[in-house]
Amino acid sequence: MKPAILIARAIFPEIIERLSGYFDVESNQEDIIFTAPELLAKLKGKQGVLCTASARLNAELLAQLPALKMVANMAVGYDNLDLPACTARGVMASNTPDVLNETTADFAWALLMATARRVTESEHWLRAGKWNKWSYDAFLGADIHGATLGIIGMGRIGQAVARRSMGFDMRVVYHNRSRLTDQQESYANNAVYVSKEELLKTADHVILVLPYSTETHHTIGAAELLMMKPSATLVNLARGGIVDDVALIAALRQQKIAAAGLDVFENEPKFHPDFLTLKNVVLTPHIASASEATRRAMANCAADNLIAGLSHQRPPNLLNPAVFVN
Ligand code: 8YV
Repeated sequence: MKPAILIARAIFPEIIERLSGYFDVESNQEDIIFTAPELLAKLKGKQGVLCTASARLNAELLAQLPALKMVANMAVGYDNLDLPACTARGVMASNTPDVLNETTADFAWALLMATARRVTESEHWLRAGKWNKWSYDAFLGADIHGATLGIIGMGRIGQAVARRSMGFDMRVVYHNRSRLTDQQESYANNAVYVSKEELLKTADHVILVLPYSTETHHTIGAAELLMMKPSATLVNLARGGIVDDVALIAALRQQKIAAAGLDVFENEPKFHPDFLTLKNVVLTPHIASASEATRRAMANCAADNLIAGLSHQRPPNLLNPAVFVN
């Protein structure tokens, strides 16, 4: 008998087909967002699950799923999983690192440039039929070239963002849990390691690419926003909760910073409605990894992990190796 798995969200049909070769698959192509009791009911008796960041697999849920052996998260971030609880229950967990680095770094630049150069704000104005003459001071923004780029979270994606700054002749400063090697720093456009405070005070553009955890909750709050230059832009493509959205809304409204580009929000998709009242913010619906090729690669990566884990092989992206028994 094939092991039973749940694919918790809609996915490329070829992934369902691929996994059906190995497993008895229950899918969710209607893309219903399960409540916690619904998810529990769907997962009862399943040995594996392929899920996304919208599924919360916490200790309470895991305690009721003795058959579950493997959780394959289709995301590099895994703050939706209680990893210690997975480990305590002998449940393997995996994520999808690397396959999305370059696409996500591309998007960081799309968001930064749209924000600093007021792309969406001016487009909305044009679409509203307000463009009747050119003016010397219409939609003046901040330069990207020659500016100082501050990156908080200098993992694989942060380094890919930094590499792209070479073409804009930028100076890069970064802050991270640990300092990179000299070689990594030179490859990342000679990025200079600084404290969070120095980064916030000196950067013209700040990009957040750090993982979410209780330690990184509200890394950017009212105090940090006050440290930033009034001309600065802030880009968050990491996770909602890294920025205190209420504090950011106040800072944007009072022009304590110039603008923000946000791909992630606290309580997304129900983000704070006041963002919609602000002109100096660019809002996107958590799409940093959303290129056709990368989303397919992420789905296949999650499938690879699930297939390996439920076939007594070590999943390539196992997050809790202590659990693996051959
Ligand atoms: C995912 C992401 O698409 O990988 C991550 O951590 O934030 C995105 O690339 C999203 O989380 C869906 O799981």
